[in-house]
Amino acid sequence: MTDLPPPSAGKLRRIAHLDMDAFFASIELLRYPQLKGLPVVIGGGRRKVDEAIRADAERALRFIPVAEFPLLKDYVGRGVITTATYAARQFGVGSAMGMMKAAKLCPQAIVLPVDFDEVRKYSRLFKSTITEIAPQMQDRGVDEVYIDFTDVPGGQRESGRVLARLIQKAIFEATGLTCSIGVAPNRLLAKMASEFNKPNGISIVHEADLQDKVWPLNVRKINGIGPKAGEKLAKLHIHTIGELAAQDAGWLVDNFGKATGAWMHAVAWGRDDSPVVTESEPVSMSRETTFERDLHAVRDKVALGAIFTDLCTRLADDLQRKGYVAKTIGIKLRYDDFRIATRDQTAEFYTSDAKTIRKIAGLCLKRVPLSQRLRLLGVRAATLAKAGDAPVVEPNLLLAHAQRVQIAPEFIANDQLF
Ligand code: DCP
Ligand code: MG
Repeated sequence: MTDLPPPSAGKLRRIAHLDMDAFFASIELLRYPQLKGLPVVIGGGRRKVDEAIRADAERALRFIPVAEFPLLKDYVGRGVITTATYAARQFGVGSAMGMMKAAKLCPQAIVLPVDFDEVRKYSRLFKSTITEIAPQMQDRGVDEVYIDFTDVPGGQRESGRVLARLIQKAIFEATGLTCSIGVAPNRLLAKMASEFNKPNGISIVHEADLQDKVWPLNVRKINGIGPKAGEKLAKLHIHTIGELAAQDAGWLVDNFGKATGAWMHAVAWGRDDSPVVTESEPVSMSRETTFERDLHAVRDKVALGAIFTDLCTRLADDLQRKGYVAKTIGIKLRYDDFRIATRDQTAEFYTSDAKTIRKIAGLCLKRVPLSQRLRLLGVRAATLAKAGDAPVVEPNLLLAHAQRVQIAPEFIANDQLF
């Protein structure tokens, strides 16, 4: 009797990383095609920005001329840009940049708020388009996924280019959005490759391309080398991936510890065996907001209370829409000096009820100092289970539970706060 060969026998491992182009901004361009080709930035956090003109246009069923859109130079308030169209990026504007700085670089850019409902809708749509073609897909966030091409029909043709083209076309037809795809022997290289030909590009990388295409890149391009490790490497005069590859593995272990040192050596040589894991379940869900101005727990009690309730309601909506219930509810505060405080509490029951979440989050709030002004407030749900798989809390049971929770005496005073 002969064993059947494993499905991938004789095939090259081909892993794709797909990332949507200027995702939040491209979604707004679907709504306002008249802005195509113009510098547009997404930021400011509030829908209000274009609400008025939209409501007016909808009433009159009229097209909004470009001249009526709000400009970055007229933007007041703080906040950061979440993304920018490629036309805006030519001015040096990009993700995570403060609105004020961006306004100096590109005052004529149109500024629009993010519409999370639309983002989620398109995120789901492009991902389901992919799984219809290539089922081995790993969700990596709102606008990116890994796909295992190895055993998909056509996945080996032209080293993956044919399937990449097909997926790009299918996504464009389903959503009107473009994406960029990198195909490589593993996830590590695919992730780097997807950036090589952005936007609307495909990049094929083989092991033999390591020296030419990967080694000249900065070490920060390695998924897993963050700002801290990057800084430490720079201090050690290691800037490019090639410079990292040139280091002795033992020396890296001495400087970064056994696991990290060995990992750095492997990734610098383009080695990564991690599988594409399908069906990744979310670990947590959260909602947070940065205030227009810093708020104080006592003086701004009403405003803060309303924001807090709103966050809990949104979080409950997220859970319900995605079909989850949570057992752990947590809060996050950022103080005016940028320090962060988090607290969480695990209930005895699962819930996705807004009022229940608000109550547990309220208990967490009693355990943090609130004498300092706040910059940001967030609510998080963790220990998730699929709705239907877990017993759900009865709100009155929860109240009884809450009364049993011990609150440290120094925080009892917070009781009077929002
Ligand atoms: N995003 C955000 N805050 C950031 C970075 C990104 O809210 N600091 C959001 C907005 C982006 C989306 O996540 O549209 C996806 O992030 P990407 O890094 O993939 O950026 P884009 O898709 O916007 O652009 P690119 O074409 O470079 O992928
Ligand atoms: Mg993207």
